[in-house]
Amino acid sequence: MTVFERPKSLADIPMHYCPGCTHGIVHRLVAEVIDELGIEGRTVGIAPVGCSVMAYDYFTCDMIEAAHGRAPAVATGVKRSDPDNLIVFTYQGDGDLASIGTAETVHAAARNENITIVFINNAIYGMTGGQMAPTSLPGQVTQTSPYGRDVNACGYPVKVCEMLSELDGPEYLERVTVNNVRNVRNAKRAIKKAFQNQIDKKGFSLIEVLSSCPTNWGMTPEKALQWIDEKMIPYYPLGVYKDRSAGIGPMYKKEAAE
Ligand SMILES: Cc1ncc(C[n+]2csc(CCOP(=O)(O)OP(=O)(O)O)c2C)c(N)n1
Ligand code: SF4
Ligand SMILES: [Mg+2]
Repeated sequence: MTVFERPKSLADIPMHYCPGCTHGIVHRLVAEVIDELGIEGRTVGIAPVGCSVMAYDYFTCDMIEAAHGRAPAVATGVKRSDPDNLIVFTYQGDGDLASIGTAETVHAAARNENITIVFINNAIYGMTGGQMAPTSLPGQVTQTSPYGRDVNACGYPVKVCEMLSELDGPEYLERVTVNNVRNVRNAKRAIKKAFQNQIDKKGFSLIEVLSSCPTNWGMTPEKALQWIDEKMIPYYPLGVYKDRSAGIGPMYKKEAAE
C-alpha cells in the first residue's frame, strides 16, 4: 500500500505561509528530492530574507540564514569549504535574488559555482506587504504601484533565466511553476535534476518557480493559480533556458549558426 507521507527532510511543524501560498509546495518538492537522492546528511540549505526566511525551521538538514540577497555568496563559501562532500542549495525570493542580490546571482552563475538555487518568483515583495518587485509585471497593481507598474518610470521586469542564459558559465537554467498537478510534477523533475547536477559536479543550476502570493495579489488561492496561467506564464515562458550537458542555450545556437 502506498502511503502519502511527509518527507523526512521536512520538519513536522506547522508552516507560517498564508493559505494558498505555493512556497509550501516548493518546500515539499525540495524535501522529497533530498530524501530521494539520499543526501540529507550532507546537505546545507541557505535561507533568504523574505517570506521563506524561516525555511531554516522547515528543512531538517543544516541551514544557514544569509543577509538579504547574499545567499549565493554564503553558498559559495560553504560549498568551497568541502566541495566533494557537501550539497548546498539556496532558496530565494525574487526581491532577494533579483533585486538586492542581483550581483551575487549573476557572478555565482558566471563562475559556474557548483550550487543549486531554487528561485521563487511571485512577482512581488511578499514579506514586507506587497511592494513592487523587479519581477512585477507591466501594469501590475502593487502597494507601491497603485495605478499599475509603469515601465516608463519603473523599467521592465527582470527575466532571470533569460538574462543568465546569455552567460557562458551556468550549467542549467529552467523555469517551472506549481499551479496544477502536472506542473508540480514537472517542477519536481527540474529541482531533482538541479540537485543531481551538483552531485555530478556539473555546476550552477537554477530553477525559477513561478509561485503564487494570493495575500498580496489580493486574490483567492484559486484565482491566484489561474493568474499564473493567464498573466505570468505569457510574460515568463516555462522551459529550459540553458542545459550545457544537452547543448541547449543561446551560446549553442550561435555556435550552430557559425
Ligand atoms: C538589507 C535589507 N533590506 C531590506 C529588507 C526588507 N525586506 C525584507 S523581505 C524583503 C523582500 C522580500 O521579497 P521576496 O524576496 O520577493 O520574497 P517573498 O517574501 O516574496 O517570498 C525586503 C525588501 C531587509 N530585511 N534587509
Ligand atoms: S505574503 Fe504571499 S508569499 Fe508570503 S506567505 Fe503570504 S501568500 Fe506566501
Ligand atoms: Mg517575492
